[in-house]
Amino acid sequence: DSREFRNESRILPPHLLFGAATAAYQIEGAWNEDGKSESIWDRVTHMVPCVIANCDTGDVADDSYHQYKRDVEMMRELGLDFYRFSLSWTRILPTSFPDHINEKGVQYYNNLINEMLKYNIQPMVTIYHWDLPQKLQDLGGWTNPHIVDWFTDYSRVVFQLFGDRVKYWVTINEPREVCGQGYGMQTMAPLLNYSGYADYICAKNILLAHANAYHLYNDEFREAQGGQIGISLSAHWYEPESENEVESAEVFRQFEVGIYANPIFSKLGDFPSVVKEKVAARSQMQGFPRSRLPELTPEEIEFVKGSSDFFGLNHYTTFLTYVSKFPIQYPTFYYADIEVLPYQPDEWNSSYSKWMKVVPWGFYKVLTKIREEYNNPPVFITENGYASPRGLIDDDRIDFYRKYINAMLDAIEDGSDVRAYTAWSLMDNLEWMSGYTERFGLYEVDYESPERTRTPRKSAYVYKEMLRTRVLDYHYEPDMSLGMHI
Ligand code: GBH
Repeated sequence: DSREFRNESRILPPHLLFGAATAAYQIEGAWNEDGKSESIWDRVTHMVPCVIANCDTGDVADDSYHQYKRDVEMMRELGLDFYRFSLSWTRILPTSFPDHINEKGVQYYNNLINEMLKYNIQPMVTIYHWDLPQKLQDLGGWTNPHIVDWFTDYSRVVFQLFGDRVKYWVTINEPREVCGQGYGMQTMAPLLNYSGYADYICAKNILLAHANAYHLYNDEFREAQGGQIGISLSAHWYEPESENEVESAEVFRQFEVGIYANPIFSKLGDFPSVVKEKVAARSQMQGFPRSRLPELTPEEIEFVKGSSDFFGLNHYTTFLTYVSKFPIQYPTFYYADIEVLPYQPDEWNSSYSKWMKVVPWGFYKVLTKIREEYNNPPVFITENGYASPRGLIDDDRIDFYRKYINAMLDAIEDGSDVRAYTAWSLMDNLEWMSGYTERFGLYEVDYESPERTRTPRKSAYVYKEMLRTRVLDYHYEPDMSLGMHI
């Protein structure tokens, strides 16, 4: 059961690393500069008018392509151990393939990495955080099995280019969002909206692409470069609405998280059996000649199993679940396969994002579940954070971080092997479909100023003090008039 919230200072485990994260499309801007080609997010924001809130785009975003020195200065102000950022495939390989490496794009990442290392801030690099080359999307993107090779070729290039200095690699950020929202629904590029079909094909190809990159690193780079490589999965916590829903909540977890986690982290590998059974049964009732969930062959199961040095966990919030049946005539639909739906009670404290309620005990439960189900793997929390409107005084964000870090410390005390914690985000950035309306930053970004001026929020002072003292202190009140110093 979840622990009671304790309003007392706690010492942070000495080995635990602290960082902050961003992703390329959300911060870089310079969408067509210096040889960069078009990604699926460039395409949807330019072709579908106002697909993003306020008709915003990431064309300029935080302009980090030009402001990266300021970004590193902020990392130094905060005293981060590491910074997680992602590479833009179309900036490094404008044709999508390694036939042409874009020197200027490479130079940008070299500059960023070298600037960080000057100050002993370790890079944690995500190879793919949602900005697929549009050309590959035209060929089917993550539903084309050739993407396994395309992604592996791209991974080889970045290991060769940056692996001498990068010791933490994340292959792919949140396959559930890529496949579920981008291919199953239309809440993310490429807006494919083919639920219960494209999302499952995407899932298989993403797993194989990830595993290929892992084995490539393992076989050809690890010895010389000595880094670690894993995947980041998004796992909300799903709590049964009532005692009658205990089983349905577990079914829901296996669909939402287990589809990706079970093949990589479980002892037997493969998709979870409940997922295979439910999709196969409904597919058959609908008249499909085979399950809409593609099979993993015995060789593929072996290949994917164990292909991660750590469990990268992105966690934000918790949902309740309840059984909900859909008529068999209903079009193919992921949630109809599950026969369970999630919701969040109105009484729960909300953030400024409508999907994000503050439920710290869910963080404890998700960490406990990972420990128990997957034999206590090393966990890197690669994202955790809170949405607010504009404004520098963000006491609600401070409260969120304190309570969630407290829940994480409970899980660590109970044996979870958490090695790193990453705040999302270093600074405000393009929050995908919500544009610049929802702010996740420790630093506020002024989108009216040409240089996208960054200013520390109150939460930045609190995060800094926690890292400096290595103590989670509920009562620390920063004096913001003193300013941020390195
Ligand atoms: C992560 O996604 C991402 O890795 C990161 O890029 C992102 O900025 C951050 O979290 C905050 O969202 O508006 O109802 O359609 C977490 C998963 C993806 C969940 C977008 C909410 C929109 C839901 N989030 N999704 S809705």
